Amino acid sequence: MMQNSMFPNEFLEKLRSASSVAVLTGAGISAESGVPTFRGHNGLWKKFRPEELATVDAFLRNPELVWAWYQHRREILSKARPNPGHLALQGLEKRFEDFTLITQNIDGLHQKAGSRRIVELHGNIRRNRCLDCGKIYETLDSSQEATVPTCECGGSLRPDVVWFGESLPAQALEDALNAAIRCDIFLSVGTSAVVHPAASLSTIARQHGAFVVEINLEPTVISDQVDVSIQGRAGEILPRLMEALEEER
Ligand code: BV8
Ligand code: ZN
Repeated sequence: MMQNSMFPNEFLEKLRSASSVAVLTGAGISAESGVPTFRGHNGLWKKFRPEELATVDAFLRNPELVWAWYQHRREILSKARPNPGHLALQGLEKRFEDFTLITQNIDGLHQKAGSRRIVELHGNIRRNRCLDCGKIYETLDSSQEATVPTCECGGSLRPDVVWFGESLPAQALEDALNAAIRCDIFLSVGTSAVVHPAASLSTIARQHGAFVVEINLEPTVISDQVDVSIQGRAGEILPRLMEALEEER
């Protein structure tokens, strides 16, 4: 059998014998599905930085611009399918009793890939929420809306995502922290690890004794703090990790 030298034996052994696994994903895992990342070269929205558009102020100041940005992203997403990276994580989940997939992504591609134990830290672009009464709408109801739709109660809708300066959903954050604390293996996949508090999860996992592995196209601010940093495309590396796990010891 071809030995997968890409993965240190220590990592494979620990993963094979792990009883609790946590994975954090970022925009990088959806890049191969054609979904632009935030900070990469093909920046989402050329003129603006996400930090300038994904905020409450931007929405209150110019709701139509921010709404159009989300509709543009929904348009891109309507054509996006899970890639081999998403599918590999769906397979990995099946191998462990205690497995948590923590995602910063709002694209819903992990759900489409069949993953089940998902923690959405930053919400989901496929849902809208009423600013006044909090009622949730699936985007199917508004995907064609060119302008900001209104709720039955008369309030304006907004994408059900976490904007910069907003707190993360309390339950999601609690679930993510608990997973990072109890896991034996923590994988950080396709994230630049600059957005907090998600970016602190790998440090918390390490502090609680987890073996931390990064899989990312380029080095990040945590690359020299993890146990193993593997550079490359998630859509290629994760399926090979699944193969390596199947290989005899
Ligand atoms: C909060 C939803 C408490 C919306 C998003 C100064 C220091 C520290 C923190 C802060 C600070 N100033 C402000 C803050 C707080 C701020 C923050 O962290 N800012 C950063 C920019 C410094 N955080 C917040 O505001 C959070 N809330 O702190 O609440 C609070 C409450 C009240 C008052 C004050 C504080 C809320 C953060 C959530 C923001 N919402 N998304 C939307 O999407 O429209 S964040 C957004 O960035 C996405 O969710 C995205 O996932 C996330 C992180 O980006 P990444 O996923 O890492 O994507 P990125 O493009 O950066 O990187 C992709 C990586 O993949 C790259 O490294 C690339 O090399 C790699 N890659 C590319 N292709 C591939 C690949 N890897 C593998 N395979 C490939 N094929
Ligand atoms: Zn309402």
